Amino acid sequence: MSGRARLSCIAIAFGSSFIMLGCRASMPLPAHQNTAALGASQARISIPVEGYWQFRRTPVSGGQADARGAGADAWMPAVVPGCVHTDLLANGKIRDPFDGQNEKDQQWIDEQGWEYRTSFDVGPSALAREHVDLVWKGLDTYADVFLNGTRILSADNMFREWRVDAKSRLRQGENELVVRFRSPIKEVAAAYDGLGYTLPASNDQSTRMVSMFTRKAPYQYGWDWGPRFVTSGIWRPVLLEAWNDARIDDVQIVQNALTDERADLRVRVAVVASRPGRARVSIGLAGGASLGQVEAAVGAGRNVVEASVAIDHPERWWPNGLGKARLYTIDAALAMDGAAVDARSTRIGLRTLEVVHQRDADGKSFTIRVNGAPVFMKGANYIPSDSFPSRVSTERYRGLVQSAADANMNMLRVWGGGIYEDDRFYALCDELGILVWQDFMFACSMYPGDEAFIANVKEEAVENVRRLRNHPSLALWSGNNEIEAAWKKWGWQVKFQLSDEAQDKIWGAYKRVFHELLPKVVADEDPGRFYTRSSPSANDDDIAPDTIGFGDMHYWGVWHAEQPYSKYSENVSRFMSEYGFQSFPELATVASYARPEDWRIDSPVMLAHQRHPRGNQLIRTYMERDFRTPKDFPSFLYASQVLQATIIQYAAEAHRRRWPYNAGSLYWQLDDCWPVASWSGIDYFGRWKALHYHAKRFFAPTLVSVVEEEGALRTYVVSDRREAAAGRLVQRVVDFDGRELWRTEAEVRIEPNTSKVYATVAPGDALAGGDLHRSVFVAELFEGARSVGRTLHYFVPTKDLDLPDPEVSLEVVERSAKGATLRVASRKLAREVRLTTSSDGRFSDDYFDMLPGDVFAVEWRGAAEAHFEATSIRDTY
Ligand code: BMA
Repeated sequence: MSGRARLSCIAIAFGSSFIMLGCRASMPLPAHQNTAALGASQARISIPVEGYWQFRRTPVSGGQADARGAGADAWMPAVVPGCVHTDLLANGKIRDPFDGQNEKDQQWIDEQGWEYRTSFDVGPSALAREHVDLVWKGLDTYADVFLNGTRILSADNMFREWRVDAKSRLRQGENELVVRFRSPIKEVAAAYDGLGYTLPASNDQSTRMVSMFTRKAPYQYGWDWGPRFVTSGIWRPVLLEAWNDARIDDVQIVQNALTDERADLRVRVAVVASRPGRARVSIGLAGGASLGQVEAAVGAGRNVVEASVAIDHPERWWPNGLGKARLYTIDAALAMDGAAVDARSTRIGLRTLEVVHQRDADGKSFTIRVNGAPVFMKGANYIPSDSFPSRVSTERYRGLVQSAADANMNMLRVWGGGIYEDDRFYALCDELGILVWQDFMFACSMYPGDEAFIANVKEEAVENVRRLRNHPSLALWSGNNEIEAAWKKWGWQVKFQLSDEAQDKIWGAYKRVFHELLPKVVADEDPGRFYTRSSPSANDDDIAPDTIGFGDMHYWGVWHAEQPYSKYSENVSRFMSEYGFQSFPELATVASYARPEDWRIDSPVMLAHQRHPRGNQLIRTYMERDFRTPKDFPSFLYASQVLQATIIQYAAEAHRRRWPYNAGSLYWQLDDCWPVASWSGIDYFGRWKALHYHAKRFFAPTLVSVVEEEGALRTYVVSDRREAAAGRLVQRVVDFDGRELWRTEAEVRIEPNTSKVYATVAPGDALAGGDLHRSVFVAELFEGARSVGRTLHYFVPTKDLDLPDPEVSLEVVERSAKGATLRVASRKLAREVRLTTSSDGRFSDDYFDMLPGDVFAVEWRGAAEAHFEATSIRDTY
């Protein structure tokens, strides 16, 4: 290899000391993994191959690249794990893909071939091991891997892992590793051209829709909230693993029985052995007692060694809001013929979970029971939080999952158009009590059904099910996003002029994957975990998806069909797995991609960051129904967020009121993969929009919800709590200057885990002759002196309210290293008070209404010296 800037080096840990294996340049040691605790010379060694990579564009993009690289570009430094786009950006070869309209100029990248290389030194003691494997946690996507000039791997699926025994190709001293990526677009051109019919893909933003031919994150081909960056790269870690005799390939922990006295677990350890021998597997609780040991004769190859163990007086894992998400770490250590060779730690949670999906008087239920009790699922749909998933840091994962927990969510749906998420994501969900609805990665497209494709999908499914099945957060598997609905209801057969024969083939391929292959993989690899064919689906050939009463539902009549948002209360099924409404991000986020001269929602730059063809028009249409036209661009951004929050709050409350008939409410969508106008409640930079602050309130354990039904104002209290509570329900009508026009109080007993009407009044009676435009109905529940829920109900849309100047005052009571405590007071009624600051951070509450005389204490977490301001809807006039 010529022109190499630096060498990488490898160090191997033996016990507590590192032994350098022929490292030729002075550079920091790579971190060692997993092995230090073993302290034995037979132990498996695992080292990331991360430093000192280079990359370049190759002259041949489809088929085999020229091995000598004739005509290729110069080598440039690269980051692994990473991808071509972020490497080109870091080398100054492209401008920020997310800025302005840069995306348009970067579409050439997906038609190229790309080559990555590194070199590393291997010393004699590593080579003395029986096996030296190269393990690829993720290659995106069509990649040939060459070690010292010989091809050792051809990869064709972004979602799979690859392990190659490289020992016979490794040499003492310097070794060269080259990975050649072929264009994911050109690679499948022949398959596309040769198929004879078009496979639909509703979000692929190319005129030639080829995304479905490749097992690669669908959203990278463009979506109605996402740009098109069909990247390539070594997107997950690469490891060199040296081992003798045997290694642990996998640990599966099956919970056979769980009572308050005992958890009975079956620990299934997959042992890959070089040759027949005696394996001893020791199981223990991390930092605690040994749980048992088992010995077994193993043959060469993959074996499963099983041990039954028990944990006495187990503490349960509970979803967020119901208790602690207690985790246990189970250590498994493997010895072969007396020598310790490998060990693995697995974190689990002890809980039962069933999805009750059964025929009943209303249709077919979709209720999740945790630890024996039905639990209402509150949450959102999760999309990859970056167009380039390799650059999502642990901190960003933490920020998002913590935000979900902070907003009282207990479930996220990992949506099928993205990626099987990173291990760190699920670990955070385990820790924070967030259940995961896990789609397999298929969305809004029909897929080929040839043998090679099916075999590839099978491997992908087995690997990902094995990778994720021990997570207590994992609630269920779902075959895909909306494909059943699309095929049955979206008119694709006509739109794509599909012959009967083509339709038979397409639907045949669908059934093979989603009705046969995937449920079988789940049954074999993760028995007991629920599988649904699609989201939405009734899992019944005779009942169309989204039929009210039958299973889960994606309700998009509000937004796509422009229905009034009051329709949310009519369109409630057994689990609302999607519904949504767009908004714009805040000005600081817009400013990251648009200069002030572009600050009009229909400027070309703003339109490049609005991917729904009718998005702006729909936002305007709904805004006109409820709000006055905002006076300027920043006011419009803010009003769009208030509009979104109002609409989604209305929906979520409608869903919660229908508990237990309806058992879940997951709005579309939690987050963004770039800065954009979208359905998200948290923007690309992690900034909470109005929606996320509202979600914290509308998903609170106790919800007071007022709705006009059959001519009456009904006050519901929805309680997710496990205990009954005694409270006082206070209902009032006050005018915008603070005069009380009407009031009732009642002692109430709030039943646990229920939704119930606790009071009813005719609106005219409550208004008591007051002015509709200057009065508000307030329902508030107190436990003792503490307010546990308050809701405001207006008699007319916001645009018709006669809003006074609210005279909101804001005072910093205290500043500390963590942030500040604010005192916010309002003399008159204020709609959607928004606190803003000069720096990034988070408020304990924001975007709230204030009654005349309200005084709120708000915590600010962020820069202590921040400067604060408060505005409200009236400031947009
Ligand atoms: C749902 C999702 C996505 C899409 C969203 C908004 O159908 O599954 O495909 O982004 O609607 O249109």
